[in-house]
Amino acid sequence: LSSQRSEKQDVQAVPGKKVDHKGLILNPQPHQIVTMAGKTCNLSQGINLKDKQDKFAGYLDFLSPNKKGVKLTIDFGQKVASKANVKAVSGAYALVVNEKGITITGFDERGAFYGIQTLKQLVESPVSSGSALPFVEISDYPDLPNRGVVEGFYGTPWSHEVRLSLIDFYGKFKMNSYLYGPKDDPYHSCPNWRLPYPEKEAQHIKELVNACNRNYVDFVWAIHPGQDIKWNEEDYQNLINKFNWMYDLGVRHFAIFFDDISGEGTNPLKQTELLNRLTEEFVKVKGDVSPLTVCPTDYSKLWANPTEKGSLAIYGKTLNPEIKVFWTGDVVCSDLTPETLDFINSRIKRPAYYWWNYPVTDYIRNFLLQGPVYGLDTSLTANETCGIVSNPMEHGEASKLALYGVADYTWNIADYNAIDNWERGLAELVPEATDAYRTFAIHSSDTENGYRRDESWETQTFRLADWTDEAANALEEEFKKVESAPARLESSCKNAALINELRPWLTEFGKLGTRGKQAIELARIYRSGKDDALFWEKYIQNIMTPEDRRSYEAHKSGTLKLQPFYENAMDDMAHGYLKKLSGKVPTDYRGIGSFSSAHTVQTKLMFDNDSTTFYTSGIAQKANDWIGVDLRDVRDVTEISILQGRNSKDDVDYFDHAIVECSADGRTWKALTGELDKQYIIHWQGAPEKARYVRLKRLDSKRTNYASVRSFDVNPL
Ligand code: 14T
Repeated sequence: LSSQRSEKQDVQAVPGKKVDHKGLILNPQPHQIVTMAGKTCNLSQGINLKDKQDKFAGYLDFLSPNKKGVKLTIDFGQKVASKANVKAVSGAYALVVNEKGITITGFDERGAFYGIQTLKQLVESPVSSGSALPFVEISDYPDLPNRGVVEGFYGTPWSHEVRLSLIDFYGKFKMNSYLYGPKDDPYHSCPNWRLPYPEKEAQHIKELVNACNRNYVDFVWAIHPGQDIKWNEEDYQNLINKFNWMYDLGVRHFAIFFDDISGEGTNPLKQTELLNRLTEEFVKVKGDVSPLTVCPTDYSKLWANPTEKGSLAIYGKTLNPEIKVFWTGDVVCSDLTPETLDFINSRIKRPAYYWWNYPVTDYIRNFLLQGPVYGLDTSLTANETCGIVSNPMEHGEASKLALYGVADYTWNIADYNAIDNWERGLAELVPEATDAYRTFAIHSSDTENGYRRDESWETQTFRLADWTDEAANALEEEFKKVESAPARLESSCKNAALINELRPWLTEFGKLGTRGKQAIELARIYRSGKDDALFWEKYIQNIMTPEDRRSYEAHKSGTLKLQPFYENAMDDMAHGYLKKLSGKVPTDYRGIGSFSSAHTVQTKLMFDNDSTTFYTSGIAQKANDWIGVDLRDVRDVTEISILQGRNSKDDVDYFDHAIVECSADGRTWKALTGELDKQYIIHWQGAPEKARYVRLKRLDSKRTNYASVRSFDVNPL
């Protein structure tokens, strides 16, 4: 599954760099800000509100009212907007601070609300030091009409409290769409999509609708009926009934998700027929319901039939053009590129609605994704995509960091700067302990074998053979920061709900810091070669017990650089020490290969005597890729057993055309077998070959799956 979810690419560097905002920190970044140096507007006497349409008194609790204070005029509508040069799109606004006071002009009511959000951020920005607002002219508008979140993951749906907190967050950062579709809500999906919500849940939905309305967010209620829907009149009525019940709870925006289903429900003609009929008989009849949104069964290029006969072309030809259609990209979790939008848009005949499967972790529940938001092309416009929603983690508070980025990108695409956004997001979310949160986040970004994300990009690790005091000292400092980050966060961070979500990971993170730091202290003793007894005593203390490994596995971080450093350092020291004691090269085998993942600790899974665990390339295989073993010394090789694939004999992740080779020097290779055709299990036995390296190399094949090896035995006992 993870090969379906991830891009066929390796980890790429995060784009962008930190910017000095001179105390003026706004998110999303406005399209145009003109500041007038030196001049400020003094708010200490409060504000005199001229709320022309009497809508916003309840939104100004960050200011104190006073008839003698600075005049704050708020108005909206096409007429005033065009006078103030406000762009004619929903959400656009102008905010002017000058000698006459403060003026907010929205293109629409939502635009005026956004102007207030910007004003609030301006007041709270360090540059205003509480009451001295700088004179500014801000002219701003969203690049994409739909910006937000789809609660669309598998796993525990968000709690009511977390949802309410997130809805305020969407409003604050100018996101306008919240699609409600948690896979494990039985009334959204099977088996209960036909039934009304019980009283308590119905009450909660009402409250969510109200919270969304307050924040100018469209609450889009989604139904996921595809797994058992019958294309008959009875189920059509069931759907209409459910929509009516939801309408009565206040819902005015609806979506239908046909993802991850099989059987009769997948029929694209029936799907579009249903949506078109609902548009005529429900949406138009109600009059105040907005056009529908749909997630087709073929939501990624991976399994979509690209031809004229395929489901997407059927959507393009038959689906009402007002209906928005989701797309996740080339695979399930993928980057947003102009190419993937070309592919989908030319088929569905409209700009796709991009469903970004980040920072969702339902396929890697032992990870928490705290890295920068990147992989979204910064040249896109509303002509190519009508909007983007992020599918987050079941940890709602911990997802805010990523959503802070999605809000910024979707509002102002060309100016989006991934690193800078992430730095601002860290400070926004944990102002009391930003540095500790940053340390945790920078080392908690990658997925190890899902949608790969850069991690630990400021940290240089090394193999002990390449030791320098400078590199070791720097890394030791970083491990100390890792070790102390949990306590710093626990004692300072005021967001208890966030800390509760992070806690299991923080605990493991702290332990990783300790063992990494100790590995460096140990390496100093080891390198001095002076006190073997002390070295070995400390070495034993720093080995992870099976229990340590189990708990780390359950809540991982530092998988790209920190943990691999620890593993390699410990292995290298054990190897060197045993060699010193015995005078021989110990038979601890090490995985090698052409994939970058072969340089991590993942290869150990080939030698752990456990054929249910496996090494996997993490990227697509191609000709001449290879996976092998370093025997650490030239030895007599007489027998080789390789077990490919992830779990079953029908697994797709293996080299279906391959050859076994060996080498004494790692440069010239000798073939031990002929071409092996579709062999999961490979066994070679022969006269002793003098070799240090043994490998399985891929030959010509059409296969682009990951390559996985469960065990790789050389000279088994
Ligand atoms: F609707 C879709 F766009 C979508 O992404 N559907 C699901 C989504 O609910 C889930 O959170 C996401 C990430 O795991 O992936 C989709 O679910 C999958 C994806 C697969 F590749 C379920 C099974 C798969 F094999």
